[in-house]
This record gives sequence, structure tokens and C-alpha cells, in this order.
Amino acid sequence: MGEPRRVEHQLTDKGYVPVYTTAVVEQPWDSYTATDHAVWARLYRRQREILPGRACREFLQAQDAMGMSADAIPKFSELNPILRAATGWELIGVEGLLPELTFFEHLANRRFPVTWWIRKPEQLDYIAEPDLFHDLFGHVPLLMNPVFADYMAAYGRGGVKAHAIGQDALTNLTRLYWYTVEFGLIRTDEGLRIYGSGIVSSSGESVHCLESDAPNRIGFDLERVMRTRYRIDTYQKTYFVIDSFEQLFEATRPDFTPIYQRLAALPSIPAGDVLDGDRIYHRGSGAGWLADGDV
Ligand code: HBI
Ligand code: FE
Repeated sequence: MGEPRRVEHQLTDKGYVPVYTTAVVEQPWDSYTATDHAVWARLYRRQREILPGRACREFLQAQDAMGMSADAIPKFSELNPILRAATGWELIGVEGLLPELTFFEHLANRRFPVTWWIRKPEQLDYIAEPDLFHDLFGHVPLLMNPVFADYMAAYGRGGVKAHAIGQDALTNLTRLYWYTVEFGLIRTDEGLRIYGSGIVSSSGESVHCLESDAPNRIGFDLERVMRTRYRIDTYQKTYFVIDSFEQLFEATRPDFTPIYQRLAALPSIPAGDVLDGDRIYHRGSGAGWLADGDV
């Protein structure tokens, strides 16, 4: 496949990466090489070895229910009927990062953009932009969960509105995405579990987020999360813990406009801070934190 045309750079959980065209592309499944399938298999097996007992049951069960396996890169055409039947969502192939408004509009219409290409073997442990493994392994399974699927669609609608309001609203909303969809933890009877896609697609952070003494683990609060800066180049300094996907969906019910107005008058919160009033599951030691670089 030719190198896609690059449009601009966008800040993501891996730094500034090129934003590709908004084009929707068919998954070129027949063009995947044996190396592409081997990279999928290696990453899939490694994550499925460490995620039982760490990822929430809903994630693991959904991934199995979709028929994902290490055997080969899944076909969007085979996943879509299953996903549509479960929650009305479907996957669309894209070149990579989309301009924010385009991304939000897809989510609002229950279309999840999945990058069609997978990283190279030499990028196994680090890639600067979301590839097929991050999107398909990390983001797609939980779209089978009706409540989380509704949250993602509500998030998309919120993003379209925030885009019309301005950058401050977008910044608040991006932090919400960050600390839930990408790096969220959930409380269960067996303890804290992972549901964030940025974590479940990362072998190191899947262990670090639950077992390291360094990070804070704090109960989810919408405005606290919207004010909290985050990391794009290291593990998160703070992980926010929801009680349930219902709690997360309920948080998106109110119109955010008055919240954005209130937050505009308040300072942002550094990524590693713990505040009075926080529901503290774990106060981090801060070991290994970099002093600067919060976004
Ligand atoms: N585009 N394809 C794709 N995938 C993303 O996860 C994505 C994006 N564009 C913007 C974006 N995420 C973030 O800025 C969100 O916070 C909007
Ligand atoms: Fe992502």
C-alpha cells in the first residue's frame, strides 16, 4: 500500500503523530503478509497471557465472543455482523489518526475507526501512533458491551458539541477520553481491573497500572478527570477507577456546557497530584516520575 498523504500532526498518547486523510478504506486483508499475521499473533498471545486477572471480565469475554484469536488478523467483515447485532457498532478501516471532528462524528454514528495496517516487528513494544493492534485488540472488544457502547456514542456526540465550543472544551473532553477509554480502571469484587485500551494493548502498562507502587489510583469524578493533565510519553501517574460502566455512562448524561464554563475558571491539575476530596485507592510513591512533561 502506498504511503498515505499526511495532513497535520496531532497529540496522542504516544506524542505528536501525523493525522492521515479522513478516507475510509477497505481492510486489505489479502494484502497482509505472514509477518503482519505473526506480529498480530505475538502481541495477541503476549497480552492474553498477562490479562486474565488483570483485565475486566467483560473485555476478555467480548474478545472471545467476537472470535478473535492469535491465528490471524481478524477480518472486519467477519467482526461487523457480530458487533452490529450486539450494539449497533461497526468497524471502518482508516489510514490512521483522523482529525478530531471526523473522529467524533464516526463515534456519534457508532462507527469505530480502525487503522488498517499493523506495526512492524521492530516496533513490537513501542509505536508512536495507534495501529491495528491498538485499535482492534484494545478498543473494539468493549464495544460489544451495551453500556460501554452507549458511552462511546455519547462521547462522540459530546465531541461534536465540544468542537463547536472551542479548544478548552476539547481539552477537557480529551482528558475524559484519556482517563477512561484509554487508561481507565474499574472496581470489581476481586479488586481493580483494567478496561482502558491504551493499557490492555501494552504489556508493560498492563502490569504497572495495577501492581506498581508508583501511580495514584483515584475514584472517578467527572470534573476531577476533566481538569487533570496526563502523560503521553510515560506510564500514567494517575489512574482513575470507575465503579461500573453504568457510572461512566451516567456521567455523560448532563450537558457539559456549564461544566466547561466552570472548569475554564479553575486551574488544571498536575497529572501526579492527589487532592483533598479524592477517593484514594492508592496514593502513589511517585517513583520514576518525570517532573515535567504533563500535557
Ligand atoms: N483518530 N483514528 C483515530 N483514532 C483515535 O483514537 C483518535 C483519532 N483522532 C483523534 C483522537 N483519537 C483523539 O484526539 C481523541 O481524544 C479525539
Ligand atoms: Fe486509542
